[in-house]
Amino acid sequence: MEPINNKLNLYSNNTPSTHGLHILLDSLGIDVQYHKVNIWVGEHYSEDYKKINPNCRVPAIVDNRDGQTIGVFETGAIMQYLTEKSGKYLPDRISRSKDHWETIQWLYWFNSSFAPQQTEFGYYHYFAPKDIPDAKERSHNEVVRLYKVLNDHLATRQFMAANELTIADFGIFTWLIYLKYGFLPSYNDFPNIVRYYESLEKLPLFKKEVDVVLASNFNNTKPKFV
Ligand SMILES: N[C@@H](CCC(=O)N[C@@H](CS)C(=O)NCC(=O)O)C(=O)O
Repeated sequence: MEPINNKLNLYSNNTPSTHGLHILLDSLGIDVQYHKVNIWVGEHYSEDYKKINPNCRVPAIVDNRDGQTIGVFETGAIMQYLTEKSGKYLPDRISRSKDHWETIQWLYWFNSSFAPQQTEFGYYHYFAPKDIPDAKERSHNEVVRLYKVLNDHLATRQFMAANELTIADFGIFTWLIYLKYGFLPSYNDFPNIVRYYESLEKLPLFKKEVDVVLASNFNNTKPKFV
């Protein structure tokens, strides 16, 4: 768990929020020191990990390159940090202000709505020890609402923002892997999402992470839909 000197240390796991980050790091060509945090046995609550992410969630990074230590947690903040540092996948804040803020807006939407609501959905449909129909219905409705927002947004666009591949695409794409492979029964109800997903899936680094998700057998347990 101890961060390695002169390396970008990534604390993550085989979970939806971390897959987009894996693609981004690969795309930026960053040499990563990977630390697996096993959330199934509670490693994220250890005192050692709490020093890295006081919120006790994956992912988090400790960047020990460039002669200083910078720790960042929250998927969106990590993505923003990496792209600002590299100058890729985030249009410049001054010279391309409109594109920049469009990208940031969808990155925040991903981090504060799209990902957490699907996490709630996943909990109530796959993992909750009790069957709570109201919670299942509410999370189902909210996830479908978000997919409609996304589908409408993509009606006239190839990418989420700025007419190019940006950090807003990486995290959203990885949740769509779960949509396509059975998380919700309605992938084909969202034709613009299907087109968007399939165009990104052709990119080799995106495809590589799809294979990682599929190899994890995540959909062995099918949800009980409301
Ligand atoms: N807002 C956080 C959420 C991260 C999050 O919920 N991570 C999950 C894995 S995808 C986790 O650590 N879960 C552990 C738990 O719920 O105990 C982020 O985007 O980084």
